Amino acid sequence: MSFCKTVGGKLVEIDNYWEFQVLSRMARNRRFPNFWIGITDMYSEGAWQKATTQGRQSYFNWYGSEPNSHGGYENCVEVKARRGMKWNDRACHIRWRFVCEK
Ligand SMILES: [Ca+2]
Ligand SMILES: [Ca+2]
Repeated sequence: MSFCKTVGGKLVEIDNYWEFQVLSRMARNRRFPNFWIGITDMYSEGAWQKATTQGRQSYFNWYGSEPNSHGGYENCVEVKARRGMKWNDRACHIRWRFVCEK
């Protein structure tokens, strides 16, 4: 998140299905195996919000039984290419690629 601020943007936020299709296509083209998107429940467990604006998140694309809050500290969202771009909640400190937007 702080890197995105440095370059004058923010971690990409997904408002709807179509925005996510555009992002997925870009990630596939660049062969990203995993990447972060700007959604978090770090403020209130289970209440997913946009990381930058803290607006309520209404579109989701979770994989299977996710979000499962594995270990009780998964507060960020990764997109996994090999799970068909489905989402997983994951501990925030892992260094995947991320996508910034302006
Ligand atoms: Ca969580
Ligand atoms: Ca998870």
